[in-house]
Amino acid sequence: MTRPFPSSPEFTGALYKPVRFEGEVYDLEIEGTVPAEIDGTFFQAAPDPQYPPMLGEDMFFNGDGVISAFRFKSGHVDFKRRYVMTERLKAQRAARASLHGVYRNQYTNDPSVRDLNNSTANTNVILHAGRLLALKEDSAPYALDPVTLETIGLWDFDGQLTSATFTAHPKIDPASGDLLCFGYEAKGDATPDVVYYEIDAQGRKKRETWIVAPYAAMIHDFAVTENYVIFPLMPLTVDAERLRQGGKHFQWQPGLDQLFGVLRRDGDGRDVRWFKAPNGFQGHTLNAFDDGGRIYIDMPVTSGNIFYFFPQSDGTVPPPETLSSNMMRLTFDMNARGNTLQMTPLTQFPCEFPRSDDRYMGRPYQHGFVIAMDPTKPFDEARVGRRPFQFFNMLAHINVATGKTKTWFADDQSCFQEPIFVPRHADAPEGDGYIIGLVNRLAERATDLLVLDAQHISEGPIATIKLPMRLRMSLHGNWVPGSALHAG
Ligand code: V55
Ligand code: FE
Repeated sequence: MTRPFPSSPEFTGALYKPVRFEGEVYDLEIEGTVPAEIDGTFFQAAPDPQYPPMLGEDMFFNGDGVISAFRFKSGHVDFKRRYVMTERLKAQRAARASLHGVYRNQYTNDPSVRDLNNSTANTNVILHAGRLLALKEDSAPYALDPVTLETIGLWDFDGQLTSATFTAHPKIDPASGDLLCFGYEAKGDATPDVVYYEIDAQGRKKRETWIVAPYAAMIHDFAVTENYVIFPLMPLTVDAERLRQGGKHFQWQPGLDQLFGVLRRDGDGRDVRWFKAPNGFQGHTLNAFDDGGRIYIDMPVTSGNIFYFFPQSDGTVPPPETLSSNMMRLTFDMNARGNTLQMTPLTQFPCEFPRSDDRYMGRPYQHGFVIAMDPTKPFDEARVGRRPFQFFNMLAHINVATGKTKTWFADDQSCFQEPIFVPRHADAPEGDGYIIGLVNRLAERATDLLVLDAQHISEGPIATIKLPMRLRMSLHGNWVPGSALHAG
């Protein structure tokens, strides 16, 4: 590589400087004790750009996807990390240069890659029907071998995928094992079409429902309950003409409401109702459930645009200190007429990357886990420099039934990445188990994997698993029990 990465915040510092490492470390160094009952693999996805951006600058979301696997067995942890060999990464490696322009704008790509799939496969990774799926919401998934992490290729579910896109936030129905998933811009860039699928644990499509949203806009995460599917349509719109002119894929619209498309899972989509709330930024789903007549969704909501890289039409974004953000409970009364919903704060601090006990996905539940930023806690600016974008110095356990919250602050240099919840064993009570997540030590430029007792996070980690290198800030991942893996 004969050109350095840019010196902008997106490519520098202990969270964002690209690492580009692939390889394996057998039997990582552990401080404390990893309980022997933890048996399975934590798979995790991150953007980590292979080459400096063709246009000189780029956003975090456009980096090439790399998958980490942390295999827990008998109190030991083995580590493996491999890039997803996407069409775009293969082309870059052949050219030894980035060939891709603006995020999700094919018109700005080098002509040599314009007909290739544009996915970076960098957002999430999930096991389904024996395949590890590396996900980016602008494309079909890439299938990987779950043991070797070798890329098999683009996966259209054996021809069953009828949409151009597939979400990075599918869910698994805890009762059936079905994959509950969707695509937006599902007929191609800037189309308002949305499709919902249910694909069974063996890989057979059982349900396919198409709806048309009021306009084309981002639907990043969604919610599924026993009876309903809910699509949060964010005020981040897409415009075909702007794409043709080389512009950004998304533009924030301060004049638009938050919309929520609600449809029955067993309907044909014609019953979709669009509920609305005042302009704001819908974050990731913690969990959701219904009691027949009412739907409850818990998610962080922010009062304005937090994606500084997708400004409004005048090029501006609100100063972050003017925004307020909370974990909210959204209530939709399906027996009432009208299209409004209730939004009530569950906590009084901003948080993101929410996770729950996946065995209760779509069902009444209590335990939520998030990472958060507490500005009153010390920060070692002398050693670290300024706080980077998406800095999370706190882990929190929210009981959504009681409102009680437990927290753990690591120290004045540490930034959490999204953790996962791992049950103590298959039939442990809800929330009884472990929180496992990466933490970046910004001053030391190191990364550790932490294990905490989920019911006692305030006591800090029971095990700190030391990586011999720093990892870049990541996005989402999932736990796969050892019994669900073919080998190893
Ligand atoms: C998000 C992340 C993405 C993306 C679109 O967090 C939305 C939201 C990592 O890529 O492409
Ligand atoms: Fe996400």
